[in-house]
Amino acid sequence: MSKSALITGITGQDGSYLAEFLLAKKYQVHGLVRRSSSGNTTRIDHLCKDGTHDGRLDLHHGDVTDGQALANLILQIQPDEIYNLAAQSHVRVSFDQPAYTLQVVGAGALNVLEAARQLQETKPLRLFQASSSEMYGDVRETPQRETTPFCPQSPYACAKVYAHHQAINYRQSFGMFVVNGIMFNHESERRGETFVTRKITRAAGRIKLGLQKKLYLGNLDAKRDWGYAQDYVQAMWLALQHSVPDDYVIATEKTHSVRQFLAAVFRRLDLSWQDHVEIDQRLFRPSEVHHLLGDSTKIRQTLGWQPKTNFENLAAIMTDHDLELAGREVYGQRFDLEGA
Ligand code: NAP
Ligand code: G4F
Repeated sequence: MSKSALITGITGQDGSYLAEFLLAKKYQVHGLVRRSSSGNTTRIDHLCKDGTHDGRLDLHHGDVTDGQALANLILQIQPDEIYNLAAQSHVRVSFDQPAYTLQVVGAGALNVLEAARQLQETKPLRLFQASSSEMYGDVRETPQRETTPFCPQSPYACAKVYAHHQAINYRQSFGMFVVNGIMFNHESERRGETFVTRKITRAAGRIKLGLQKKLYLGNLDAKRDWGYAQDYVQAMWLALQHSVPDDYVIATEKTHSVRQFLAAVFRRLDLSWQDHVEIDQRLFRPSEVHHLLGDSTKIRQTLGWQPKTNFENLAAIMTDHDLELAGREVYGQRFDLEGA
């Protein structure tokens, strides 16, 4: 019989790719969707069309901060696997909304764990918790691995540390199959437009076509270990298929600065970024994470995972996608790089 999975955060970047991945593996996929007065399902609308996937995608209204309703849902659908991807995932925003971020990222994760614990009394299940490289913060060693101490530098990172430790606590206390995937930054053409990579590729495409002149950015010196989101959802799934639950760093093992990403994108469009980028002090953070670089030896050796998309290809995929998007603004139709 085919497996079933619940994805919280299915409308987000990772949730949408994970839904596609699991549907292709013939899972019954359930997704938790927040009620919105305007559309928040654009990343998964293509999966919801009549006749696609033999009715194997079910969406349920809900919110990870509503623990009782979440427990009711989980007891009702009895998933074999849960992927907790729901989050207020923007680090800068977490400084403006620290309590809200804690509710969603910290208490929300606890609600998922607690609901899973109740289901486990009658049925075994496996749970993936989306942990973050932001937890390393003011890094204590480089590269960062599973044993590197955490030193969070934002309300978001503090909340993720809480969720991470609760996941381990539930694994140890109740014998649950809970995995923390400590994911380093991963991006795609579905990345939210206020994260730096997508902000750059969206602006570069529009600048190329004369729709925009300037791009305002903050700290260009920050370095991130940037991968491609599709590679990371495969890692999430692999981590739940192993015989024992564990924690894994998921990373490319290469680091680049924001400036290098900027240069790669503008170079691809035959533009000079220096002509268009201005530094806006308001985009600097109260506390910055300067340098992230992951050591993913454990997941590579234990689960055989490895990323397929490198930094240059990632920048190219996102740039080409967003040039086409800008082209639609101008021409209302497809627009190819060759035509630019
Ligand atoms: P994302 O695009 O921001 O998606 C977040 C998802 O969570 C969206 O579906 C959002 O719904 C949903 N959500 C927010 N608050 C919720 C709530 N209270 N109840 C239910 N759902 C809620 O994030 P992502 O990049 O896909 O990341 C997925 C997960 O991995 C997150 O937990 C993130 O913190 C973590 N992570 C991401 C990265 C990365 O580089 N992408 C790295 C490390 C860890 P709406 O669509 O309605 O807003
Ligand atoms: O793209 P960012 O906003 O991502 P950040 O803060 O690294 O967080 C992302 O990755 C984490 C994993 O490490 C996730 F847990 C988290 O949920 C999220 O997905 O910023 C990257 C860097 C920062 O150093 C920031 O200061 O880019 C710098 N930056 C410079 N100018 C900017 C900007 N970031 C944003 N968002 N906007 C700017 O204008």
